[in-house]
Amino acid sequence: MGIYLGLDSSTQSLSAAIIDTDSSQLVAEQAVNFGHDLPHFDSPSGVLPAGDPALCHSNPLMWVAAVDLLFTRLREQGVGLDQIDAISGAGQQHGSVYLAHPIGEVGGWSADHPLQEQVEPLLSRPTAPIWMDSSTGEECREIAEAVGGDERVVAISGSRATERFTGPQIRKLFKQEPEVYEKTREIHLVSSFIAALLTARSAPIDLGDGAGMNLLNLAAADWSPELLAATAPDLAARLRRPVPGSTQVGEIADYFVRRYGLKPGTPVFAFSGDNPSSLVGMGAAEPGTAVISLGTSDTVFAAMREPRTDPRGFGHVFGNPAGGFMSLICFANGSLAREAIAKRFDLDWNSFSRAITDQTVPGNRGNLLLPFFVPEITPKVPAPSVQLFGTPEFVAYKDAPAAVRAIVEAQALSMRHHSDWIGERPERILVTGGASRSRGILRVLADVFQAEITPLSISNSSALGGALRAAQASEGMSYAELFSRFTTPDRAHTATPDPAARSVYDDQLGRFVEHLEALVAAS
Ligand code: XUL
Repeated sequence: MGIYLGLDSSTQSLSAAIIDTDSSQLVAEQAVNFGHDLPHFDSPSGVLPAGDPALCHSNPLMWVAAVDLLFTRLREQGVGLDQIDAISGAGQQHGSVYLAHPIGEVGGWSADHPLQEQVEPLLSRPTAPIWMDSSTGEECREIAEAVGGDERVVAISGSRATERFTGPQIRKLFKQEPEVYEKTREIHLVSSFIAALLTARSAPIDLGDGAGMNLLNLAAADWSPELLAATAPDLAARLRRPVPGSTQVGEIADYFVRRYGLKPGTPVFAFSGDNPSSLVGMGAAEPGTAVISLGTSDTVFAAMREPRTDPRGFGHVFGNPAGGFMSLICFANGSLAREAIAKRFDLDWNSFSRAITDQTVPGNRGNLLLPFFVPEITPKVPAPSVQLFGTPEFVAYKDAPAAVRAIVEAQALSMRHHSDWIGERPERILVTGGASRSRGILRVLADVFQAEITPLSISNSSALGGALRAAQASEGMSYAELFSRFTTPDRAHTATPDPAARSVYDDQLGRFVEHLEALVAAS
């Protein structure tokens, strides 16, 4: 029995969840918001400003500074950091960090200087492309062509060559800045980078997150020589062999022992992608339950009985940290799109929710919008495009409650449409992420999916997933046991579907898809 820390380095924040397997309690939570708490990195939503909406990079030093600030806050909060028995965690998927000097060769961090100062000279590239970047269309085509077509990339890696995935991003660097690629000796995902900071070692990438790179052979659980060669020369030398998620990748670095009082020797287990980690944190690592995660990106995912691929080419197969595989579909217009509507009408989240529950009806009296405030991944919409259809007042953007319902209905309809390839329509859907606290959003999801929508009592399932994975790897306690103790569904807030809404949304889905296909055809 013990105390376990899970971290999640996501697009907009770094958060922590600490669990105690003795008392079966979540004992502490903490977070650092990049925009709010580290404003000098000039990234209000965690992303560096760029003139081109297809270019999305972050400053990796912001993630490093957040690690120091998070531990400082945990200590100030009175958390007994010396009680922690093991650590694991997660990072936003696909983002990559480029180092001229492998962390493992540095010989540890000095406790006298902040981590940021020590990491800065190691970087070969000052910025990290992240999952919102959609600038690698050409590289995706080249990779697919080199291995014999998209079907081949899907057969090996579980996904088509995908713009935000790490392989195409590495290829772009190799082509556009060959001298930077040349001096890069170690490439990390955000997940392995955070684990490397914690251990002062070159922590390897885990198979769950590694599957989001277009470089992994899923069946062989190793890098694919074919995809590596199609991406950039000598790439294998810049990546460590991928490892299963339960692998111990090191012990906590002396830096954290001295500065924050962690126990010497605390094991650190492989970090994974935020979505694979969330699958565990939701208690959904067995097939049968789907998860909707409402974050900067909205994602729909589920553990898979057998790997199955999306005929439309948008879905992915990643590794399930509890073993086997998971499906995932990602929508870039998640919370940023909801925030854009809330901001436009100056609504707080309570009024946003009430606009749905009290002021509008399912189907929104025919008012409908296409919600692409940023370039979309699913389906591919390369430039922002927000289109409104319906009453003159709605189309003139003057009907606030209808605009709120329209954004949430559009997101839910798109999720339903683009997740149909996964097969069985789930009867139970769990929901996580900040917006899973909104009654209005849960209501729309329940009616559109005609399924029970249940939030968990913790909204950061990805950090919780990290803590559970650390507990499972150290104690050997079964996931079933851990799920029954820590992933408690918040039944009081379950939204049950209104059967009368079924036909409304069956019709509206048809109209939504027609508008969507017209936009995609014109893009
Ligand atoms: C998944 C994806 C996003 C990121 C950010 O493929 O791109 O969900 O993991 O959270």
